Amino acid sequence: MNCRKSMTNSLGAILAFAAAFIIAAPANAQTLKAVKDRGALNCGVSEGLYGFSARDKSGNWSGFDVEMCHAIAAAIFNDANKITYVPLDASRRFEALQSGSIDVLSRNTTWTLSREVELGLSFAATSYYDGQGFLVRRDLNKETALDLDGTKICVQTGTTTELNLADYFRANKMLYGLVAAPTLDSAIKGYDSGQCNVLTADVSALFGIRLSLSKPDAHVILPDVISKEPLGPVVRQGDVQWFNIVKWVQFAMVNAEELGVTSKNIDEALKSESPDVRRLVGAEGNYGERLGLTNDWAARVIRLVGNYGEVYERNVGTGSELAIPRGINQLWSKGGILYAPPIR
Ligand SMILES: N[C@@H](CCC(=O)N[C@@H](CS)C(=O)NCC(=O)O)C(=O)O
Repeated sequence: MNCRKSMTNSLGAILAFAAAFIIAAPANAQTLKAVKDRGALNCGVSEGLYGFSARDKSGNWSGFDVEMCHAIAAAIFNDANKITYVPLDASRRFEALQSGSIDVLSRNTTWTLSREVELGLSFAATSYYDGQGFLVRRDLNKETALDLDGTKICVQTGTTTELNLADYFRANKMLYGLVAAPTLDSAIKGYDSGQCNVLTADVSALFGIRLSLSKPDAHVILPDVISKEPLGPVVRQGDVQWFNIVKWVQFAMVNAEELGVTSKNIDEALKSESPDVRRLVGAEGNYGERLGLTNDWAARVIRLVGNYGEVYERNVGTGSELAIPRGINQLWSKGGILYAPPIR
């Protein structure tokens, strides 16, 4: 082989190697690296919503949305607590993500078209299928939302809730007095002090709000659900690797429930002969490495946090004071609409 030909061959090999590297590492894959370098995930949560994100007296956060932060941290660090929580009210949540002060927003946020195309954000998955409802004083004797014509309604601003409220009353040719509240706290205070006689929010939130009132039994959640509120974790657009990590952490938890893998039986699952379970826990394939993590990424999530059903039940389901029935948040195989694509 002459010298010129061998140089051309080596150049070709270098270019091929470079091309393979470019394909393997997606453009703008900067979030995972930033999180690892920092040693903590910056997770945006709500300022305090019973069952979803609440801080106790010692400053520890807990709740369904907080567990999503735990799950992502577990997948990255094998430590579910490497998290800096950033509490955000409804109107500040998106700019915190856009500006980079949080890596992920895990805060009862509804997936809508405008939030993706106008704000430059992407919803990675739906973690909770919700809908909007109404909380009213029992002694008002209202039976359905159609009985609310002429009432005063408290609603938090910067939410889909205030938009749906306007749509619903317009569509049904009814009138209402708007009591707009900038924070959840002010909405609850407005309701409690009689500035409004109805409070509207996502139904999941109403369960917690009702319990926080001095006499929960004096208030009822009307049976009507007037909107679709698919809630889920949100990321900035432009970092496909990070988008995939957040999305697949959620899918792994749903798949784990479907396959019967829990935080209690994860050690047996590691020895399972089921191909689906083996791929999930990293005993087969290199799915975790392809995500930019380690192959036991999902096993870490399941061990340190749990599968979807475990997280649901202990935070908002039967294991909690909220006791919200699983409803449509049940697995597709059990009559709900939770359906995660396969890991393969
Ligand atoms: N899912 C709706 C509503 C979300 C929302 O912010 N709801 C209020 C009322 S329950 C809330 O969680 N407030 C807590 C806070 O601002 O920290 C949305 O994405 O706009």
